[in-house]
Amino acid sequence: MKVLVLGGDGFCGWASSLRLSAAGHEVRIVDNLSRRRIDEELGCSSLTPIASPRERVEAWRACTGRDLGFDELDVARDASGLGALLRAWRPEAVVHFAEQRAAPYSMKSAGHKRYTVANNVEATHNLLSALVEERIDAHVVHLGTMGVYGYGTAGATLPEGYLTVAVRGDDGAPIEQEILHPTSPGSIYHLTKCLDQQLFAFYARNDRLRITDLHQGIVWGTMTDETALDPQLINRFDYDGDYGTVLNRFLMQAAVGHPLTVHGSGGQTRAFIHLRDSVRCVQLAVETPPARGERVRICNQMTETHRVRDLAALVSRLTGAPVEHVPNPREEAPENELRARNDHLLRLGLQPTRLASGLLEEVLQIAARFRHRADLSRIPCRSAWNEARAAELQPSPGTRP
Ligand code: NAD
Ligand code: USQ
Repeated sequence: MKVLVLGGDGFCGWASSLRLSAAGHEVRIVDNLSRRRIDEELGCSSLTPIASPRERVEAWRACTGRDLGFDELDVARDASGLGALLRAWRPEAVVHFAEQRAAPYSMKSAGHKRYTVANNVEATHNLLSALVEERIDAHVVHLGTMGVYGYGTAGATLPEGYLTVAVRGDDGAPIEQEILHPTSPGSIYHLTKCLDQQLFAFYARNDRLRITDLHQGIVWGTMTDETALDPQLINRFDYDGDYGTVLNRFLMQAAVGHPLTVHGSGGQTRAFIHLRDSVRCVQLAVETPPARGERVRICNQMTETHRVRDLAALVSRLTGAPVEHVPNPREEAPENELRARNDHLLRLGLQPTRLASGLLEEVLQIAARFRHRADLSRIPCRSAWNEARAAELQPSPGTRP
């Protein structure tokens, strides 16, 4: 199948592109390299040394004999360039990773909020409108987030995208309906994924586009079978306070001798998936497109849920690293329960890799190997959600900074 991967230079996109190529698909990557530029803006870089796109593509060819296309293009700002590419190449599937994905980055300032909304919503809308304009019947596979639901389950397991509700008709009789699950985003970044959902629902209904929205949990790990083939194929490993995600951060912190930074009580429960399962899910979704005219297929792409303080305790037991409870820069519930269904992907053949599968050590080893590249001053999360949270981050008079 011809698969266009938007955002294929990033953490999930690179590993997924290699998986799809290894599975025999013809893969072409589109990326504007904004993530590499944001590294420069933040004065930080991936813990692992990542090769340039050209070196990556050449290394993949040398290892496997397979070609990967690469186009530097801004999907949000160059709608005509995207249209021309779609017209010329006519993909059968488009996997869409090309968004600004860090919640803390999206909350840093008004400018970061505007950039995240404009980039993410425009990227998604440019893709959908171009497919219609160019009359291309490609299956769109989008990487969304579990965060669209918010993290409170009100005692019920989260369904996959749709909720059955009963309303009273004018005659008082109950009427059952399936609606998109209400959204409750916890950051401007998460909000853009809620807006994406509305765009998908409209284009699936109005233009019969075939769309799968993968509501993904927090991805942990850094390697897949394909990225491990050659040092030039190594994947990025974010550990800084904006882009690093919680479990990879704890493992990296343990490897460099930094206390594990639990926000507040650590009672926040979140959904997780290992990168190896993430790329497998993307492949499963690409290879089983929905029919034209079907509503958006929504899959919860996660394999387990964990409380942040339990993860810290687990990493601490494994490594001896101390746990530090730091003020929470985010406006979020200090404690929540979270249970979610993931039947779609299990039915398609996903075999979940769990925390217990021994892969925590693999991440620890990678972090230890590259710890000389870490800038410890970049570890604290300094992006506060509002003024009250910012005030809590200030050291009280007389304490050491
Ligand atoms: P990433 O930042 O590493 O990768 C995103 C890639 O998209 C980058 O290479 C960036 O340069 C590119 N990009 C951004 N805007 C673009 C634009 N306008 N035009 C072209 N390219 C653009 O992020 P990631 O961790 O790989 O996440 C990929 C997707 O998966 C995101 O949409 C994210 O919301 C979703 N997701 C990620 C996680 C996670 O834990 N990493 C969890 C759930 C969902
Ligand atoms: N947290 C800590 N200590 C840290 C870092 C984070 O306690 O050092 C806490 C946060 O306060 C939060 C939780 O851990 O309660 C998760 O934070 P995170 O940064 O790991 O994840 P999040 O901001 O939710 O975003 C990540 C990805 C995003 C994706 C989302 C999936 O960056 O792209 O959409 O996970 S989900 O969480 O299911 O919404």
